[in-house]
Amino acid sequence: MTTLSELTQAIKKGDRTTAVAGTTEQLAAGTGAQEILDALLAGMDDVGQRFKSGQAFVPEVLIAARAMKEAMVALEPALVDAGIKPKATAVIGTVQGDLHDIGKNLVAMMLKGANFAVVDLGTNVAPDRFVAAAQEHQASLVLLSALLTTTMPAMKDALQAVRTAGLPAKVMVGGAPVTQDYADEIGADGYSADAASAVDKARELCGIA
Ligand code: B1M
Repeated sequence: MTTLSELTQAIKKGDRTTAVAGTTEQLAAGTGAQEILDALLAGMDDVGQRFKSGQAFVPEVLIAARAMKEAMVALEPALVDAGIKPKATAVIGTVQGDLHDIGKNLVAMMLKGANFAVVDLGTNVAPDRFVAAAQEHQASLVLLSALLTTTMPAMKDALQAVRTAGLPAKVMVGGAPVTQDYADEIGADGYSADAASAVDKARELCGIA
């Protein structure tokens, strides 16, 4: 039988066959959903740390996230039975006028891997759609991605729409042309330069250890 530590290794390696089979075996053996989830999360955490330090690259993160996603499908009924819920809900999208989504998708996957519920609005998202989704899903976090210098002002518009609507959600910004200075200038609650740091910042903003 696949052990919990082999389950962690499977996520690290992006081995989705072992990740899914191991999750199923552990469930059948009576291991608690939380214990299995912790083993899977440990794998994603490791990938995130290696990505941040330049020891892992985008394709490795993508295949690890895919393995995590498939294992989570197997684990989900047990999580529901055990009353284990995602830590927080995050709404994410690429801002209006911008069609780039590879980095945004990576951030969304890493957040899912860290047990956030993620509502992905896609690309070219108008400010009112961020507001409506954050309201509907009672999001703790709204994440705005932009890859073009010309669409950075749309971040400010979306951020202001969230504030004007009086939502309690924290707003995070990121994307290649975005900087901490820009985040400060527009009054965002958080900024991160890459997908792994985005998870750290999201946890910090939501008060999750
Ligand atoms: Co476009 N494009 N593109 N493009 N494109 C860039 C961004 C560009 C730098 C290329 C260049 O000129 N050297 C340039 C922008 C220049 C600028 O504004 N400074 C550019 C341009 C000009 C354009 C068009 C205007 C070209 C044209 O039509 N004349 C056009 C715009 C279309 C539009 O959006 N309206 C356009 C179109 C496209 C494609 C559709 C062809 C395609 C996008 C496909 C897709 O995303 N589905 C595309 C691509 C692929 C790129 C490049 C080559 C790669 C971007 C990418 O995916 N990187 C890019 C040049 C480059 O970067 N080398 C370029 C990989 C990805 C993993 O990184 O997105 O940075 P990134 O995400 C990182 C971090 O930024 C961060 O985490 C991620 C992972 O670590 N991050 C966040 C991202 N979002 C975050 C949110 C967070 C936190 C972190 O919290 C909220």
